[in-house]
Amino acid sequence: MTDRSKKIRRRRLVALTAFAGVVASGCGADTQVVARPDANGEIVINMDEFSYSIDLIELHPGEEVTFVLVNQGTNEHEFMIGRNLQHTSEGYPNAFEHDFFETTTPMVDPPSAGMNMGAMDMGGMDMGGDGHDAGGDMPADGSMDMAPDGHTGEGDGGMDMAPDGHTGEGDGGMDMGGDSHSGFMVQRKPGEVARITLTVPDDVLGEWQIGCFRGRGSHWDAGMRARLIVTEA
Ligand SMILES: [Cu+2]
Repeated sequence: MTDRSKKIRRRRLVALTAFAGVVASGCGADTQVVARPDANGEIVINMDEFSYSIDLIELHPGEEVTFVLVNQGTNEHEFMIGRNLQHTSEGYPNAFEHDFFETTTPMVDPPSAGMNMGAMDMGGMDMGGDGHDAGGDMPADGSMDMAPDGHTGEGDGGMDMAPDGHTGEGDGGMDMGGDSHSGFMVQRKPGEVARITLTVPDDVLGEWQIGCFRGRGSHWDAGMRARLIVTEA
């Protein structure tokens, strides 16, 4: 390929992704910046109430990237990537049908920030619809001090379930059965930082959504979401 055609190809790609960004924003006035890994392979994503500091990320298969998540807000926030938004029976968004991390295992620093709940059958176990139980810190006897409102007891030595979980505050009727809040998620309390490092797999081409489903999906609804597009380099 000549330099000239390379240049044209690149220009076309930029135009394409910019177009995607405008569509995503739903308002054509502002131009979205396409975030790419920096010289260290890092993309810094600040989280607050209720947004991510990036709107659109572009990655290529085979490249190694580190998402540096910084919670600059006052609430606990999370980071998930997937496709096909799912809602609970109560109608609030709580998960993606397809997890971006299905075919790759990211390295998370600190490891405790990351949780991966596969599409396991929760049976009658009532996790409050978010299933943040796969972090490896569940008590050996499986006991969970679950308060009626779906919060786990703090300081019970058991799992550190996010204080608001994804359960409704006081809904009591957590319906995990058939609910599919599965997938990989990273959660950070205010002031905390986490690094997620992965090599972009070959089978994730296309568009993905990034989101936080805290507060019964209210974070998502308030705009705590972004987009990821994986294109051939
Ligand atoms: Cu959030």
